[in-house]
Amino acid sequence: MKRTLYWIIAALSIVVIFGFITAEGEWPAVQSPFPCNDADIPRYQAAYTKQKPVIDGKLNDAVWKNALRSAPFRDLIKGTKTLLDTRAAVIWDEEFLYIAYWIEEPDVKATLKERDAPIYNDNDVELFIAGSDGYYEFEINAYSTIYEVLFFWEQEFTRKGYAQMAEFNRNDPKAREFNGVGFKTHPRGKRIGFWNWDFPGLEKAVFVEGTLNDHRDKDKGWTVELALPWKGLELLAKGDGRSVPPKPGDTWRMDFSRFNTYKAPQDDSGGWAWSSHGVWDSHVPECFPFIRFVE
Ligand SMILES: [Ca+2]
Ligand SMILES: [Ca+2]
Ligand SMILES: [Ca+2]
Repeated sequence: MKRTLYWIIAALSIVVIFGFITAEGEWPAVQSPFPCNDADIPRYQAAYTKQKPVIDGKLNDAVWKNALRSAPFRDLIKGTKTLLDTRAAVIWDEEFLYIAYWIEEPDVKATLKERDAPIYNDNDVELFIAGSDGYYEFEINAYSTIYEVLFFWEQEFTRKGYAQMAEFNRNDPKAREFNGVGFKTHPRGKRIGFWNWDFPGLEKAVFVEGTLNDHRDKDKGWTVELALPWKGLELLAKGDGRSVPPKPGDTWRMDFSRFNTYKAPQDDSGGWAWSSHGVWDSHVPECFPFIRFVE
């Protein structure tokens, strides 16, 4: 009897142990529909500032000197190290979201001077800010010429009433349907983009450390300094009713990247980003860094 009990216990233990092992091994592999890995997406804490930086493109303000800088941008597709250093930083107060870029560049160049010209055809840096129903795209070159688009996910555009707002007329010649760049299978589908949208009250400045459009010398690079009034982000905050300005502890998704007209080395994609997307496409909010606003 004792022996039988022993064997029953032994058998049960095996079942339990194997049960665990099997259960462990049998977790279904969740196939993410997105090209980036969640574990690789940077998490950053944006500090609150009591003093507004002077928006002149120079990042010699005390708040920028003390701000936590991002890790160097990496190849947008492969996530590999890049030839030149690029970093960003984010700080905030009740009125503004402040953003800085440090761009190492031995030959600072720019060609486009007209607002909303395709700045991505120059060397540029880019910023994306996501809300739950859409996102904002901003690009700037070393002339400080900017390009801005506001995108809504098609479904939300109609369902959440943006279509009824006078400023978002989809028949406007500057409104277009958009389905991503290199990632055309986003689960949320198409967006509608408004190229005529301007961020109200946006302040921006560029400073060139070197000479612009003169390749005879070696430049240090250029820096970008931005102040985006939270008021202008109310539209993006509407979707999930998030607070503007954010409450300490709130997290937004924002993307920071740099696009070059050259490829160095040759197998480089030409696009570098704080968060590598695994694909030639910035328009994937699920791959944007997590920016947490702290006190
Ligand atoms: Ca400054
Ligand atoms: Ca625009
Ligand atoms: Ca130069």
